Amino acid sequence: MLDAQKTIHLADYQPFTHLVERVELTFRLAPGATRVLAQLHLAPNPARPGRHPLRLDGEGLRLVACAVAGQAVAPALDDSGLTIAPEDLPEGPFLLETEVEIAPEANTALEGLYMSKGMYCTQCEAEGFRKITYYLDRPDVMSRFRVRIESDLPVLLSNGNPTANGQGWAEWDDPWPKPAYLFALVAGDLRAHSADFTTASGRKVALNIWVRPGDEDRCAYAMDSLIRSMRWDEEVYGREYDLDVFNIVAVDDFNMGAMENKGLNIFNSRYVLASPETATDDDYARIEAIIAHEYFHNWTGNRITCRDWFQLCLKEGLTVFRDHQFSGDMRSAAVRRIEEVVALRARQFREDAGPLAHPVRPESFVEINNFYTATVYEKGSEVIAMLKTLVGDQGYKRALDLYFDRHDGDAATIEDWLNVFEDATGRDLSQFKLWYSQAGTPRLQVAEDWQDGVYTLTFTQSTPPTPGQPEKAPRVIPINVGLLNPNGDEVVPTIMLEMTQERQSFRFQGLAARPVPSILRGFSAPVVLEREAPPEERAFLLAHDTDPFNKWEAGRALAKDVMAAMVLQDAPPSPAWLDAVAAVAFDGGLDPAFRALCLRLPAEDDMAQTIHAMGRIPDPARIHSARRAMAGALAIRLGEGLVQLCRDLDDGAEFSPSAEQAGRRALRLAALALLARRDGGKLAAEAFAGARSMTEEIGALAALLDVGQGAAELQVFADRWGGDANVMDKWFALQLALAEPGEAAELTERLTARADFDWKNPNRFRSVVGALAANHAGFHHLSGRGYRVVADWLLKLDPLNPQTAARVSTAFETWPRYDAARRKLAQAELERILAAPDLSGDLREMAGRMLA
Ligand code: 0A1
Ligand code: ZN
Repeated sequence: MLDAQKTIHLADYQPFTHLVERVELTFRLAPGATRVLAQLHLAPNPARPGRHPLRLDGEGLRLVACAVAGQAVAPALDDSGLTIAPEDLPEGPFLLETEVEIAPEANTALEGLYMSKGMYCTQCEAEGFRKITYYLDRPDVMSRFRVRIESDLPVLLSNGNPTANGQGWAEWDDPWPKPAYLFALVAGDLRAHSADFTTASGRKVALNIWVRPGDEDRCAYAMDSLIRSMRWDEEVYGREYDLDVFNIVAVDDFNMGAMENKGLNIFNSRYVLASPETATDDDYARIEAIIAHEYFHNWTGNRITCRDWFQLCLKEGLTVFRDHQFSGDMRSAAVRRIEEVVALRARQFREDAGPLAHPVRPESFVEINNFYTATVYEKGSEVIAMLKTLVGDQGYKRALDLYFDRHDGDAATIEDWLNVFEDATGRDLSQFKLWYSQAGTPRLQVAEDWQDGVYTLTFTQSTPPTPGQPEKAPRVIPINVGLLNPNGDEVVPTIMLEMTQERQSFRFQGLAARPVPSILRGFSAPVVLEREAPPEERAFLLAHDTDPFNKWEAGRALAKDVMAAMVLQDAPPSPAWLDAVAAVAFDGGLDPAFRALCLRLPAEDDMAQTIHAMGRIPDPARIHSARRAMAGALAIRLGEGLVQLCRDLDDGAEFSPSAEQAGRRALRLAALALLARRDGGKLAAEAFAGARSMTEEIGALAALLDVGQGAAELQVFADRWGGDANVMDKWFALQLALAEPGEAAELTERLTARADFDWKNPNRFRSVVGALAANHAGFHHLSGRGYRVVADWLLKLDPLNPQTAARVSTAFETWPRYDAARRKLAQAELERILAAPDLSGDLREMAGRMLA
């Protein structure tokens, strides 16, 4: 199946035959028949000597007119573009004019120019511009764009600075050359939430967040996040904004989170709009991070872009790393780091361990949209974090300054990026480069030796085979280690051990007693640390480790040991774990957000991953019961103290989205959820009734649903929020997250039958179908209904929106880890998908790779 599709290889890269010096675009907007007039000022590319035909990408366009140097020509048209023969092209620079017609209202794929609730909107990354006009749609072709929009709608936006406007039209000029994937256009009846920003060098920038009428009062937090991001990038990276305006638009129909179009960021409205009543603390944190992420792309992505899509991690890994740094500076860095690692393991380690594993820089792809993955983004960021650890803060700063200096205006590669680090620090990074080319998560084993006052740590690394990569070479792994003595004092503060070989020992001398090691502090490398340790040692580190990440990690490892023993050996929840968690939960000296994280049990999918890595077959039903039993035991062990904790944490202060308050709410809700197991949800029902924020409202509702209560509250919630799609998405998703395994598929069928299940809206689709897929025991239920319902919906969505269908299909990526009965069921669904007539290339590639 896959062979029929065209695979693109990194090794085949060639510069384009032509350069585009300038682009002028005119849009005559109409829902069913928009005209796009393009004037491309082209010239032969000296990097490709000789005479070449001109090949332009174009999909789903109706060509109305085409002229070269003012003379009409008839290009050869096919499904993916047009070609003009060399004979029809002048030898030097020339003007190409085209006019096409497109139908934005019929565009359900949400790529190119489409409509969302009466508003025109674009999404061009990765290859959407070719659905707007014929163009050289590849990131290394950069050009200056001037845009004229003609429409009766009141707000008409594009990239760059506004130059002129009148009744029914507006013109924009972007002085910065850019690839077409950064093009954007928006037209609609929108309102602005506005502010100003003055850059370090004194440029005054008008900031606007454009939303639908009525949403203006939910933009304050996004604006505040934007201003803090702009300041932070100046202070930390020395990077200033470079236009007179910065526009953000919120749109309800969007395939991804947000998009960094030059000067005109477009956001999924759920990552912009927030008020205490409608957004949870997690929403606030995500808004802050995504606003920052898109803003930071202005330098890492826009000013320096990617030569080709294989280099996607060049912009994404670095920009994720920068948004992590930012969030760490804005909030508790320790808490953020723990959350990052939880997400990394849940998404990226999972991907790396299955049939979709691929290197941070892939070497081939069929559909580039399928490579906006946790590996490219999150592992890409971890690779940069390691680089920084290896070269040190000063080395990193020098390298980044050189990167911006040397490559501003370029379409760059990973080689360029690594060369900058080599030149700035004098290090040889050839071995480090394996992090970009080898897929799979390395496993790190540790052996200890203590003799005559010398303590030795011996590490062994190995990486399991991944698709197309049976053998792996040893990588450079920075392992941050600290040593504690048996009374809990730190005797060796954090040092970095640089592992370069398959097996390597590090010695520590001059210690009075055998130390307790704290290994991989701060999660200094994206590896699986395979180190068995007795429960007492894990409890000791949870109590004493000075590294907050490893303190949490010790508790997490202990919880996983306990859950694994419950699942695999029918063991009871261990008292050592219960005591250790109780000590943290009631330790008023610790950050409440940290305590809340320590109360959170490992997710079921994460546990399945761990059991699989132990060489055993995970049983979703048993994992589900074990996790519930652990929560029940914890509720009993923490006892009445939970009531007091809830009371102490409810200080009645006026709502603030601050990390500090959010941490208190998180701990209170964690306590409330445990209490619900003791009082049948009495306190949670009270908390729901008295909730003063969405965090409390949804948190209390979750506590109720988790103990089989909450039917009345669900109804109250729906009555209250029925008119707010972003809030109702939570209502859908929460029920599915907490549905009993045997009921999840049926609940999905009931929810999808509702009139407000607008399945063409990606947020709603993910909140229901994606939420079923994320209910581990429900999706993997032995009846096979979970698999079937998800597959049915993927097949239904695919013809309309292949991108979102393909993304949600990754629910199936873990199928090989389960028992034969489940494997057979899941495989049958994937085969059914693959056999569907007219399947999109997106979903075909995914299903094919998952079955390969
Ligand atoms: N570059 C954006 C994410 C993005 C990628 C692809 C899209 O459509 C296929 C849309 C957005 C970011 O990293 O934020
Ligand atoms: Zn990004």
